[in-house]
Amino acid sequence: MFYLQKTRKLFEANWLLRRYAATWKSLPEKASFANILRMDHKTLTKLTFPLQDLERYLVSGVNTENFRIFNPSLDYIQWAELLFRPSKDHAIDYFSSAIRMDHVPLLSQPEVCFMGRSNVGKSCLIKALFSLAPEVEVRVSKTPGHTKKLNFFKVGKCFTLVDMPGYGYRAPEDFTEMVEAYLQERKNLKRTFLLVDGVTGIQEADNIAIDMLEEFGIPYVFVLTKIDKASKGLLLKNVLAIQDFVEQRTQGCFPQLFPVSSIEYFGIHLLRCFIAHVTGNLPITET
Ligand SMILES: Nc1nc2c(ncn2[C@@H]2O[C@H](COP(=O)(O)OP(=O)(O)O)[C@@H](O)[C@H]2O)c(=O)[nH]1
Ligand SMILES: [Mg+2]
Repeated sequence: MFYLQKTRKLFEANWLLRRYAATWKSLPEKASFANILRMDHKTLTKLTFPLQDLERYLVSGVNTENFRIFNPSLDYIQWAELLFRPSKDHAIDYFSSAIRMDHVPLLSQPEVCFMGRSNVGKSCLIKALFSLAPEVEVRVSKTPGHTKKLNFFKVGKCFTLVDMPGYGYRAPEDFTEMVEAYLQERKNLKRTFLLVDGVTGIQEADNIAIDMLEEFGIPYVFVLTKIDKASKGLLLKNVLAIQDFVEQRTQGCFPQLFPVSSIEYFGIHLLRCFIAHVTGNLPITET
């Protein structure tokens, strides 16, 4: 009996070890900032500060002040990553979903939410942000407009991240009804990340979200997705157009854009650091 128990324990320990090693091994290289810090300076800048990297392609005289309002040191970026690393005392996990406001979980920790057209790359971005916790299940819907729920992810006791239903194709009613209620009533919502496709820029359907955020006075910030797909010229054109839009037509929008690629990991580490900052988890003084 004793030997049986011992063998079982050994077997379990071995299984756990192998599972841990497999998870560790399968992490994408660029998911961890330590690996990026080992890259050459040019690659490091391109991956970490994609907006600043674009400055090289600008003619002189263009105002780039808004390119580095949030400009943390590499140390801060590395420090912020700890929030996105699960541990025994810091679980990162899917928490619950809500299809109506009365299903929304009562949570007091700071919250951030991700909004955007269906197919803009929301789920992939959340996956990239959580890539150091690959066991977190972020559902990637195959059907555009299919995610009609608010999905809540808990990052330890530090903050909650919310994946909002996509709008645009076939979803405007569901979207406005539930999202309006959430935005108006959620007291602990610290920032809304509005995702716009880096290849197409702001589209007609995005105005639904922009109008709503402006009307309710919700602090938000533009994230430009899939920048690996856009040429430098197109990306610059879209960045400058959105910057102008933010300056002239918005009140509650943060003037710096966050270009990202969930495949190439451009901007992911800076975005993690910004999330840490807006949720009050980074004692940053140098922005
Ligand atoms: N090239 C590229 N494709 C992406 C990126 N992010 C998402 N996609 C693709 O865009 C499609 C929609 O992404 P998804 O995250 O499901 O969008 P959602 O509907 O907003 O959640 C999928 O086919 C993804 O593979 C990215 O950063 N780069
Ligand atoms: Mg999705």
